[in-house]
Amino acid sequence: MTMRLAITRGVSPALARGELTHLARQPIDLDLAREQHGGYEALLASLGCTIVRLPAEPDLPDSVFVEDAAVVLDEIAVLARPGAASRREEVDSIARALAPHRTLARIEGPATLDGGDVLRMGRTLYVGLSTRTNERAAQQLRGIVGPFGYRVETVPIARCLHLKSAVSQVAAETVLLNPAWVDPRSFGRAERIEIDPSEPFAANALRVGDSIIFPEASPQTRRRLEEHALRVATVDVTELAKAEGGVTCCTLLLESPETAGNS
Ligand code: CIR
Repeated sequence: MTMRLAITRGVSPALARGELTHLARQPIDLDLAREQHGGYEALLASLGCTIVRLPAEPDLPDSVFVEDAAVVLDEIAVLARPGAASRREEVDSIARALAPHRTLARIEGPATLDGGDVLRMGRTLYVGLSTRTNERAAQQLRGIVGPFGYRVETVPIARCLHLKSAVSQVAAETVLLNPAWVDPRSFGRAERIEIDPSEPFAANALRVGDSIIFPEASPQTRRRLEEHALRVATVDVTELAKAEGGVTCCTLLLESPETAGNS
């Protein structure tokens, strides 16, 4: 059985002042954002994750989006250097949370990388070249993870924030993607499910074991996933979506096989 740890962080009271790239700023109901984030954590817990919740950071608006601060593999965790300068201070506390569980490496400046731009499929890391993540970071990542048997492939994206806004993994060999934001042929032999075109933000799904955490706001795409016999659990995350966050962004998942005698 797999042990799963989910690192999360409380919603910052400054969330409404966070970075925005593709969305217009609109009011965020902070209480509702906290309630929705709590619902998301409860769903993770119901799927077998042990939650490690870091305290909210009053001065770091986007810090609830912990995914961007690191790339966690079974063998190592790579601390990111977020493309937005306002987000770089988020990394140190994530490093402290990861240190008991993984050896740490770090992307060094001037390279920049957001964890939301890294999609792992087996032993391949796809790295989105975005406004946040550059080629130098992909090269550094290749040097760090290559010795563990991972390949790094860069993928250009357009009109969205992160690679995982455009594509995410929904089964071992299946991706869910928005073909308007990423070239569907970029992911080897993986089976492809396309989002419903009326739901452009629906490609961001979080796979936890055999289940997929998915936003309630994308029912048409949910139907497509279910038609592929995938098990979908929905969550309402409208307030986090106003800050350009999705379901993958709010956790760093650490998986490890349960040790014998510990089951
Ligand atoms: C940002 O622009 O950095 C935040 N407002 C949203 C980050 C969302 N993170 C993610 O998709 N991995």
